Amino acid sequence: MKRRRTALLSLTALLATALSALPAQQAGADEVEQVRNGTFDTTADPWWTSNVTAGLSEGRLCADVPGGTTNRWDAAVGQNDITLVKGESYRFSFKSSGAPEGHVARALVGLSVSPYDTWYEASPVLSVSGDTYSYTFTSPVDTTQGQVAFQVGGSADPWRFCVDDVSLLGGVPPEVYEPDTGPRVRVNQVAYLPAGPKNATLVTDATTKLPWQLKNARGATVAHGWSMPRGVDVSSGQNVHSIDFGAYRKKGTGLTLVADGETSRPFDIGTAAYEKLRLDAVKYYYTQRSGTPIRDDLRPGYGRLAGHVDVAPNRGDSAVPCQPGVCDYTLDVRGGWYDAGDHGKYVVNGGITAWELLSTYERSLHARTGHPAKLGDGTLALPESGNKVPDILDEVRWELEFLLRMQVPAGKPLAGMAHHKIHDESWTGLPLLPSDDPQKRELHPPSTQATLNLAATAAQAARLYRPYDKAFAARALTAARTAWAAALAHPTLYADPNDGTGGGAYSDTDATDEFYWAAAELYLSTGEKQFADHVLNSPVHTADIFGPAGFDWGRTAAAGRLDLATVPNGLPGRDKVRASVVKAADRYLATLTAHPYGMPYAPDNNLYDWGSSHQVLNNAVTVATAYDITGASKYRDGALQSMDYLLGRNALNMSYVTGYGEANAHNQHSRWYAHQLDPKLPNPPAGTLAGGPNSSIQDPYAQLKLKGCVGQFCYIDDIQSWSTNETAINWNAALTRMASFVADQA
Ligand code: 9MR
Repeated sequence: MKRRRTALLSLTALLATALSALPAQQAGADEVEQVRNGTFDTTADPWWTSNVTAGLSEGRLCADVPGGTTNRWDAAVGQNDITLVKGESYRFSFKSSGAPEGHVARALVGLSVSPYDTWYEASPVLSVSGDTYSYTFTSPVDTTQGQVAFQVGGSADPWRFCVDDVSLLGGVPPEVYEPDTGPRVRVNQVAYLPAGPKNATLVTDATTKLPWQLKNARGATVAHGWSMPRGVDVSSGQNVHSIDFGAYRKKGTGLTLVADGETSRPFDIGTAAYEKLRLDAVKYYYTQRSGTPIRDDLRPGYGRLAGHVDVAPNRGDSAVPCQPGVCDYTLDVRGGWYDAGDHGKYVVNGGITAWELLSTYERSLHARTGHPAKLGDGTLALPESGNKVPDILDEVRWELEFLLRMQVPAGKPLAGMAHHKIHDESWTGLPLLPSDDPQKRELHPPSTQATLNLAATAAQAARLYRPYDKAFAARALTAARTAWAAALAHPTLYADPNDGTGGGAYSDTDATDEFYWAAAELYLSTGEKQFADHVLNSPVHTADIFGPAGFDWGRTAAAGRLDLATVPNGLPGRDKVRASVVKAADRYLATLTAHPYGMPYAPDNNLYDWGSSHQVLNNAVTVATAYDITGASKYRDGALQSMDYLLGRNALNMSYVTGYGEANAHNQHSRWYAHQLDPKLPNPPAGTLAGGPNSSIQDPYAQLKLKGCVGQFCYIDDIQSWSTNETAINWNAALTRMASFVADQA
């Protein structure tokens, strides 16, 4: 028999315990209580306490929690020796109160010994009068060393925590997760441009056309027409129609689209939202900064202490050693942006991110619809605002300085190469402010790809910062040349795919694309023949590099190709370069036209990739670049239409950008925007892109909720789902690039 009863309770007592915590009809005969003495009637045994003064009070366990502790786990009560069966579902419930009002208890089921894995957790805000809490989860492990605990530390002031009727009932039926997808009319919940395309998707069983009405905020019909049946959409498995209301061009707010008896979520027709999104998407980076306090006056609600400076419990990033045996020096690698929801800093991902942000700025200098002042000095509320340098360049410089610090110093083995990454020795739990991270930090071995990311972005920086800071531009170009030479000398030094403890591996076994990209940037900044030759002789130069999943941190050839096509230069055969981008855009447009959700993304076998949101955006960037090259409106319209998917015209009927759209992602996986786990922490700032549907659902939470999901449904807005719902610097860079393009079309 799979299930095991606790030894200490008779069956009658056990059922009594279960029934006291549950509505009677839900407790079945084979539901087995795992917690001993959850009712605290006469004793607190076998519960343990840590750093609290606890005792029985009116048949409950109450604990006086001291003030002045830092972490949740600095004060706790719990019970060990809990047995869990892998794949079995459990209902975890308890009654709890906290005084004064507003304190948080982190209730968890996890491993009672190191490494203290957490298998389920919730962090309710407690009331003085008390409430009953109940959660269902499936155990990912078999263990007899489980623990039920309430972590109550982290408060500046003392408070009193009480708990009763703690129950962990095994054998309950697992909850079937049904996403709330709201009305079946799916629109861009933010805004359509007045002169842009306006498309929606209707989910319906109907197979023949249906009437639709566009309504203004007062409910009056301002346009109407017929839907177009599109059959079953592969990316969602739904039968759908598409609706085109692009003939309507008047500005307005609070419009809705009505069809098949359903009313869409509201949206605007206008440009203001994109002007705001252009700024918010870049403002995201300031609160990702490492090594500096985040100023609350600049980002109200987001102020925090500097992370990874040399203040305990941080070990600091100013003298970071290598992993054992990798090098015999330390480097000062303060600064830069945290990669994502973790505290790691990775050169490959930092590189593509810096490129895409710099390219947003560079496009504004050269494109027919570019407006450099829109991200100019004073636009982003940065500490550097007012220094006469465009704010977007100030923000990217924070990362560039870090990338430069990752270069192996002269005189050391592999001098000129860049270390692949720096991060914690082990993975940390959530939430954890950067300034509270106690882990040892380590440099990981240099890699060819990291070195070429440095060469490419430092070369690009050399031309873009020259008007503002000649010395920095020169320093960047020197570093880029040094990195280039080092990469040529070590062309196949790849990061270990298994080096993924405490941080992501970011491994990649092909550096020909990074060589091409770096050569292109060095050529664009210097005009030198050696770099032109490398570009022209690279097989990447003429290869079809624009696949269905587009470009990414590991597929960087497009960064070089797009820049060669758009940044003025005299490369022989440049027309062909430009034509290759237009040809790729034609293919993405064909994908978009065939797609009932109007997106330029149809991955092979309908397998959505990690970070699919930004892959959709990057495909749109290629389409937008074809517009910049040709001026043909079909590319402009295709790029604009791609935004609709991100902002709500999708199977889940939600916007993947925090703060944009009535239903939007806002619980992204992050150690410091961990509001879902600790109500005192903020959600991610407005303008944060969620990774989006990921068919491989690598994290246990997504596996629990989304098993068997189809394409667009492989996403859940929960902080636990790091494989579908993280935030990341490279993803927001794609959002920045597209938001800026769309705003420029106003
Ligand atoms: O974005 C990365 C994705 O392409 C990879 O498949 C995945 C696994 O290696 O890693 C993603 O990047 C994560 C990184 O490894 C660690 N920081 C968070 C990143 C976003 O999830």
